[in-house]
Amino acid sequence: MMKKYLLFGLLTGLFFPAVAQKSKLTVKATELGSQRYRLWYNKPAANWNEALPLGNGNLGGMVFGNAAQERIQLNEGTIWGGGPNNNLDSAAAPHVAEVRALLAQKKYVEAQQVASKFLGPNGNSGMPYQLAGNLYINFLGHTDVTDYYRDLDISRAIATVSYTLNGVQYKRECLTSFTDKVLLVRLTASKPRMINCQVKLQSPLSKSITTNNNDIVLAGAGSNHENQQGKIKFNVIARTKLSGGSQVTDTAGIRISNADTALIYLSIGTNFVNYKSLSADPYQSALNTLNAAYKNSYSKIYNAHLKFYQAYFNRVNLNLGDVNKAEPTDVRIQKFATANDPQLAELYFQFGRYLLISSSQPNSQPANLQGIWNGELKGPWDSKYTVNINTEMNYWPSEVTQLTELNTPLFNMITDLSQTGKSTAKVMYGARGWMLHHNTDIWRITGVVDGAFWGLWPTANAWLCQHLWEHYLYTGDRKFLQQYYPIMKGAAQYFIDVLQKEPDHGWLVVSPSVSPEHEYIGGKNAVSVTAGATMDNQLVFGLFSNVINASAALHTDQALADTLKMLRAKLPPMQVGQYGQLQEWLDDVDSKTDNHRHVSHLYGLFPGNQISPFSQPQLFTAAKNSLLYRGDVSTGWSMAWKINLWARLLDGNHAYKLIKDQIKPVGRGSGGTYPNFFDAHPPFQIDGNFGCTSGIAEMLLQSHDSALYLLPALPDDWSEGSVSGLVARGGFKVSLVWHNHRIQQIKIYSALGGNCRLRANQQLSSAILKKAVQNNNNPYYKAETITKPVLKVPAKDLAANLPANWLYDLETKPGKTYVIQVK
Ligand code: FUC
Repeated sequence: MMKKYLLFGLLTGLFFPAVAQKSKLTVKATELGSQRYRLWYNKPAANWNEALPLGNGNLGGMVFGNAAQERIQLNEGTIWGGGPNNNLDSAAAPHVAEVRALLAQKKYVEAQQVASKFLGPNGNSGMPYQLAGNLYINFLGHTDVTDYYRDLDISRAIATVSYTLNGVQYKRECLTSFTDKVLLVRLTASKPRMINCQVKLQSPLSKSITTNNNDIVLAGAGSNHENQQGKIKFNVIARTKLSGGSQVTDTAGIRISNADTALIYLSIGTNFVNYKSLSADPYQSALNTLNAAYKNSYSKIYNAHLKFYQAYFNRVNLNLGDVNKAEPTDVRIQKFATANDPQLAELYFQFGRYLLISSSQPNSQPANLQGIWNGELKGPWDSKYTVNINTEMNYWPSEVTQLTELNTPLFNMITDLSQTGKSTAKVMYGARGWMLHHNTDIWRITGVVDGAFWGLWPTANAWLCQHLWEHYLYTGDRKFLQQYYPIMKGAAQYFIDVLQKEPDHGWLVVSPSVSPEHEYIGGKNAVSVTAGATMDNQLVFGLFSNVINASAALHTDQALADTLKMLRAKLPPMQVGQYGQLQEWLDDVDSKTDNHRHVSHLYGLFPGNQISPFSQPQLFTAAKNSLLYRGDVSTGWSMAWKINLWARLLDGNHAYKLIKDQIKPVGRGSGGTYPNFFDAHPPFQIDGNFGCTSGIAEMLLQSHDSALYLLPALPDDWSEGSVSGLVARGGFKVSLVWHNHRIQQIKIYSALGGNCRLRANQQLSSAILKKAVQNNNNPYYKAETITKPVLKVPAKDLAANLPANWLYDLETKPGKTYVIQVK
C-alpha cells in the first residue's frame, strides 16, 4: 500500500498523503500518467470535431479512426492562400482626420459613415490558412469489428486505434514526431501477415500525384484569394516500411499485402521561408525530412518524440481527484455540468497545454484561430490571427504553465509586425513607430480588415507588447528585454504621435478606434467608431508603464520615459458609471442588459493588472458589476475569458460555474466543448481551450498584485488537490498541496532570488515565513501608479467584500527550493 502512495507522490512531483489516501487508483505506475491523461472513445469519429489532434508545431494531423478507412486530415503551418503582401490603404489618411474631427464634434453616425470607407484595398481582408490534404488508409473488409477503442494520450502525444476482426486484434498508433518531423503511423496485428491495406494521399489543393520509387508524392498550391495570387507551393510525401509482406506503389496509392507490421512515414515541405520570401524548395525539403526520418525505427522515433514532448508536458502536474475510468470522454463532457468530475477539468487544463506544445514550437508559426488544425480551404474567419483578443488568449497559459519557450513564434510574429506595421503607422496615421489593426495573417498584414465597424481598432501593438514585458517579468531575461525593447518603444512612439486631446476633459485618447467589435449606438445606423474606449486607455496606460519600467531596468531612454510619464498622467482615468459599472466608453452609455461577447473594458482586470481588490476596491467592484451585467453564457472564448476574470475577482465558484458552462456539449447560440475536447465558438476555435487552461491556473495561483496569491479562487468542489510547477512572476515555481480547502504544503523554487511575498486566505505558520510589513521590494512586483478613478455613484456603495487574507515574506536565493509545511 505504502509503495503505491510513494509512487503517486513521486509522479505528482510531491509527496501528498492527503490525496493519496483518497485515491482509488490501482494501476501500475507506468500506466498512471496515461490513465489520467487519456481522451478515449468507443466509436470512431463521425465528423471532424470528433477526430483527435496531433501536432509538432508545424505538421498537424486529425485522426478519425474508422476501422475500414483511416483518415488523417493533414495540416502544415505555412500552407496559406495568397502571397507576400500588405493590405495598407494608402488613401486612408484624410479619412482618419475627418473621422477624428467628427468624433470630437460628437457627430457619431457621420463619423461611422466616413469610417466605413476604410475597407482595405482590393477587398483584401487577409488570407486563409488552408488544409494540406488527407492521408487515407483503406482496410478492405474491416467493417464488422468488435472491441473498438481509440484514444489520444496527451501524456505521450500519441493516438491509438484498436479493434478485433475474425479473432485478430488490429492496432494503429499515430504520432507527429517533434524530433524526426514526420507523421508516423504504425500498423500491427496480433497474428502475422494480417496487414493488408492501401495508403492514399488526397487534397483539394492538389496539382498532381506522382510516384518516385516507392514514394507517393502529392504536389499542391495555396489558393488565390481576394485578388491575391496563391504563391505557396507544397509537397506531401508518404513512404512505407514493412516487416514481412510486399507492396506496390502507383499513383492510386501504396498497396500493402500480407505484412506483419507496416510503418507509414509522411512528410510535408513548402516553399515558405518567411513572410517576404518563398524561395525554399518544397519537394527537397519534404524529401530531406523523410529520408532522415526513414533511417530510424519506430521505437527510436517514438522514444525521441516522447522525451522531447514530456520535457514540456511533465513540468506541470495538477491533481483534482480520481479519474472516471468507466466512461468515455464524450460521455464525461455530457455529464460534466451535473456530475462531480473535477478530474475532467484537470484533463481539460492539461489538454490546453498539450495543444500549445503541439501547435506552437520555437520554429513554427504562432497558433492561429485553430492552432494548426483546420480541415477546410477557408476556415472560420480564415483561421488567421484576430489580435483584438483571440491570438493573445492563445498565449495566456504559456508563462504560468511553464511553457515559456512556446512564446517564440508569437514573439517572432511581433517582430515581423513591427516591420510591416511601420508603413501603416506612417501612411494611414502619419505616425512614427508601428501599428496594426484587429487582424493579421502569415503575410503579417497590418491594414484594416473586414471594414471599419470591426477593423478600425488600432491598439493591437500595445496588447502584443504586453506579452513581451510579461515574459520579462516571469523570466527576468534581460537579454530578451534588450532585444525587444525597441519594438515596445516603437509601439509607444506610435501613440505619442497619434493621441488626441478630447474636448470635454482634455484627456489624451486614441481616436478613431472601437471598443473591440462592439457598438454604443445600435439599430440601423449602428456606431462602433469612437474615441477613448476604456480598453484603449488601459492598453496605452499599460504599454507606457511597461516601456517606462523597461527603460529603467535597462538604464536607457530617460527622456522618453519622462515624456511617457507626462502623457500617461493625461490618459483618461477608469470611470465608474451610473449603474456602478466600469464604463466601456468615455461616455456613460453602457447598458445593464448588454451581453456582448467581448468584455474589452475588463482588460484592466485580466489580462491587464490595473484593477486590484486591495488598492482599488471601487474599480474592483465596478468590474464585477460589469461582468455580472454581461452574464455568463456566450461564445467559447468569451466564457474562457470570464473564467480568468472571475478568478481575478476571487470568486472560485463563479469561475468553476463558467468552466461548467464551457465543458458542455455544443448547443445553439453559445459555446461549449466538442467530443474531441476542442472548444466551440462555435465553430471550433482554439482560444477557448487556451483561455480555460489559463483560467484554471489563475484560480490556483496569481502573481500580479504585489504578491503570489496562493489558491486565490478555489471552488468548493475542489476541496482536495495538488499542483506543481506553476510559474509566478519573478521566476518562482510553485507547488501546492491542499486538503479540505486548506493549504498543507507549499514548495517554491526561486530561479532569480529576491523577496517572495505570499498571500493566502489562511494563516501560514512556519519558521521560514515572516509577516509582511513593508512594500514588496522584489523588482518584478513593482506597484503600478494608477490614475485615480472617476466615480459617478457614491463610493460607499462599492465597498468590496474581500476574503480575509494574510501576507508573508520569504527571502529567497537564486536556485534554491523552499518547502513550507503548514500546520
Ligand atoms: C473576434 C470575435 C469573434 C471571433 C473572431 C475570430 O472577431 O469577436 O467572436 O472569435 O474574432
